Amino acid sequence: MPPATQDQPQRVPEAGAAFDAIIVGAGFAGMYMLHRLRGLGFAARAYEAGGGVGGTWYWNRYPGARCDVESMQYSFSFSEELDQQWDWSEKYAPQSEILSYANHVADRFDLRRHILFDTRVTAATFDETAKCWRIETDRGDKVSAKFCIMAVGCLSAANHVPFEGREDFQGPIYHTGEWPHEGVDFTGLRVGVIGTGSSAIQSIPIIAEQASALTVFQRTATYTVPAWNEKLTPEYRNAIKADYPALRAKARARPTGFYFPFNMKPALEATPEQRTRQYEEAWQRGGLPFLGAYGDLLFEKAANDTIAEFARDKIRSIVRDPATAELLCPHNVFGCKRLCVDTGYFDTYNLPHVKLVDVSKTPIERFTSGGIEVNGTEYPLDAIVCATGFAAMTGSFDRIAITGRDGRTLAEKWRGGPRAYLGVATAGFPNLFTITGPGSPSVLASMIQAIEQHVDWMADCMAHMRDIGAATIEPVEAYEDDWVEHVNEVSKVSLRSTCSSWYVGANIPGRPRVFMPYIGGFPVYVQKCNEVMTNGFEGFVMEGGDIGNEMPRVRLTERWRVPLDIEVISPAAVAARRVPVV
Ligand code: N01
Repeated sequence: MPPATQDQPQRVPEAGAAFDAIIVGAGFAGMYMLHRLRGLGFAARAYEAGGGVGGTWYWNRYPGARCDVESMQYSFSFSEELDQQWDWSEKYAPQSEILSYANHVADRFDLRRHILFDTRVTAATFDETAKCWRIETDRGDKVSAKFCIMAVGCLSAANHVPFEGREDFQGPIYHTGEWPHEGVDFTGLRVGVIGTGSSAIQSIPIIAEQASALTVFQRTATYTVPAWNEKLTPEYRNAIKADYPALRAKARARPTGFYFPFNMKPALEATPEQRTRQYEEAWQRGGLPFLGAYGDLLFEKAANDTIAEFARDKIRSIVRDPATAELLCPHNVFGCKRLCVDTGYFDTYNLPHVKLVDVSKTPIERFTSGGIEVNGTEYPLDAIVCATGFAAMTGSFDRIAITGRDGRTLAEKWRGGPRAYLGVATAGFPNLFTITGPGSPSVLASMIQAIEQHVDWMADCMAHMRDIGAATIEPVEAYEDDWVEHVNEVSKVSLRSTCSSWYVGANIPGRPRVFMPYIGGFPVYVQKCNEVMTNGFEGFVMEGGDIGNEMPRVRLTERWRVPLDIEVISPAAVAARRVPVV
């Protein structure tokens, strides 16, 4: 019998129940999928490992966690009423508010009764005879469904680095992505933070306010832009709400799936003085839109050098100790690793009790009973925070034994890197859908928009299959191969493919180096998905039923038909001149 937890009492394992669809995960992706499928009259069930909805925002409760896409855009767009009803309090919402929003959505759309919490899906096996998925959970459930939808998140499998001596350390060790729900009080403690990615950059200034001493172990210096976060006034919110659909439409036409002012002019055509002025203005606006200061920053190394030098000068002007400032200066391509957005990050290093330790050339040797040892020096610590990130894009799939046709596992198929057609499905695994899967814009677009577009497309696909009585759908391998190659080719156009980031799996030793998200731009991708559907699911094979030439009925996908904003450079448009257009 599965153990009782705080949120979910002991329950008898479920055996034999059959559903139209099983959804794995109840973050924003799983919730919206559930809502759509129920609306279409499908019997759907979601399993969620956590004790509540929210996914990323359920687990990542570290101090300072907040979104770095503006709140008014980081939300569902499918319900105008929801948009009108919800009030975001800050420009960048904190984790607690985003989690409240997720809970509000779950209540408003009555989702909880079809979600089983505290239940992790452990195995999904395709039964070729019955043409259904057999699903098993860690609570002993054994159920089946025609469709299995992976809503497992792109950044959900925490990267627990196997540091030597980990078990010797006498104090607590935390991972930012699995933060204790009751919070952590660091008051008066000597704290070590490993890592300087987004999670570290958000948490370090807050931990420094509490800790008696803070030591940051940095392997790679990171570019970060000030958030200039602020309270939202009713006037500001109302101005957006007066025509929310217009903002949503503008957002969908952008390569990132969210809207911000973008200057298309090339940096290299401006004078140094003009560039400095432009960068300064963009810095004062802050956040991820800083990268929109010029159109060629992620395509031309010489252009990128100019913004990188501007950012380094900012660091030198903020951090008073020149040696620390130099250590904090990144020397890789600006925006190559995911750009960070901070509040007071560099200022934190001016505090007398904050120390930066460079572990780029001499890595962390071991944890000891009382701290961390680097290059023969022991740094005494009472608590350690691992802000070491995630096994991105595919890590959550690795945690489930997924078996397709002929007993082939997904782990085997993806050993050399993930392969999926449009990032939504993978050959050999019929009726398995992957929301924001590898090969789709996913993490390079505003996640909730990327999720909604995938869910609408998948829901339309499943409804079409029901319309024609089709039993299975899966990609044709040749189309999948072409798509994977296109994803790879387009990535080479962008400077983003050049550094060792989690985008290419390089943060975890032994992972194949593959640029996993689709960098061709959200609208270009959406157009491709729409074409595939209206061409009768081109590149997919459907079996069973009346699979004649009936045009699919486009129910939900229609709202993603937006004109391409040709004023904004899309890597796919750039790539189109160099590689075959897909
Ligand atoms: O993880 P990361 P994250 N020894 O992988 C270091 C999203 N997010 O959790 O760069 C020493 O970026 C590693 O060093 P290096 C966002 O998309 C969004 O911060 O590999 N150091 C790096 O500094 C983000 O990009 C928000 O050399 C080690 C750090 O750990 C993504 O999640 C907030 C090490 C990991 O940084 C991941 O961010 C937070 C080792 N052995 C996150 N191993 C928003 O604001 C790893 N590191 C929306």
